[in-house]
Amino acid sequence: MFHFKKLAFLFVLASMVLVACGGGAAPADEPAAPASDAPFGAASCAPDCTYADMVLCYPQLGAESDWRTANSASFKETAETLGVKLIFSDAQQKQENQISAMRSCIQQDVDVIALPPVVETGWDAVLQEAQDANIPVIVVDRSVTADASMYATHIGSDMVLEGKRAAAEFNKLLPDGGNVLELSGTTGSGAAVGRAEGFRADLNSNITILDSQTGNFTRAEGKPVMEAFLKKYEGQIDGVFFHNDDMAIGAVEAIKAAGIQPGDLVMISVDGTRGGFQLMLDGWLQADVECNPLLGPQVMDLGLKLMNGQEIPKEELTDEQTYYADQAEELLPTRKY
Ligand code: GYE
Repeated sequence: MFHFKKLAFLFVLASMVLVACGGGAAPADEPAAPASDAPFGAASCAPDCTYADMVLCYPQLGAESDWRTANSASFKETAETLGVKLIFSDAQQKQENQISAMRSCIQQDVDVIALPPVVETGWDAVLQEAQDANIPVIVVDRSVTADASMYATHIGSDMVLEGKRAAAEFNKLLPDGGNVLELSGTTGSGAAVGRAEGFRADLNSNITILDSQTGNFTRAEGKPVMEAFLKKYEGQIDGVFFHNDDMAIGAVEAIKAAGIQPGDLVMISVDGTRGGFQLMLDGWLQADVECNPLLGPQVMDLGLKLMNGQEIPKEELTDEQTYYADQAEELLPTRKY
């Protein structure tokens, strides 16, 4: 597939060679390259590009949770079904790995990059590089702090709203107040920052957050953080807010080992994975705030629109809800992740 950005790149290259050879340099008042009126990111197949034309880069941030596994599967399965060529990598929760994966995709001149950023900050340079190469970036799932002009669109969940939804459950279940702990997600990630913010914004003032520690969104790290909490705050804990189901699953092992019974603590989590539904069924979680990982179809639809030079909204937030323990038995068999 021969695209505009390749043409433009070759033109610039050719003029550089000409300049270097001392011949044909354009007078200073003439533009160096013909001004193209093609919209940013449009491919040479526009306006008739199909999924078969698309090379999509997805530098996945890691494999830390069931949510992430479902998200990766959604991209792989959707690409397969639609005939999109997917360049997939796993950054193992390291931003530098995501950045080098993006740079490699830019070098391969992909049509679209979909970026699920592990943390919010530090993306400006590589976003600029993508923009310079006329490759649109769709920010997926977590947000970035970079200016919105640096990327084409953001699609994902409203993390602040998720935190608010969790707070509403604590307010309901602890009407006389109490002490809660927070097992937070990856430090500096849009998901952890947003959930913490929404939680604090809506939590009743008679509920105190005793402590907040990160479990990095994993089962393996959730368990020792909970063990330390149980030791340090023995006898003082009324509830725990988990930023995701995997940390809740890890923590429940520690909670069981401490002799605490289902229902003794108010426990609310986020994601709505099968594992989270199982915790509700077993009586550990009273509610699970949904966060939908199945973003592949929407991202590829937006990517195709960008390739075809169509306008797309700057942000698309996923429609979500809160699930309750009394729905778990009926809904668990229907859960897709
Ligand atoms: O909640 C968590 C995952 O960014 C929304 O990342 C995502 C979060 C999700 O590890 O389970």
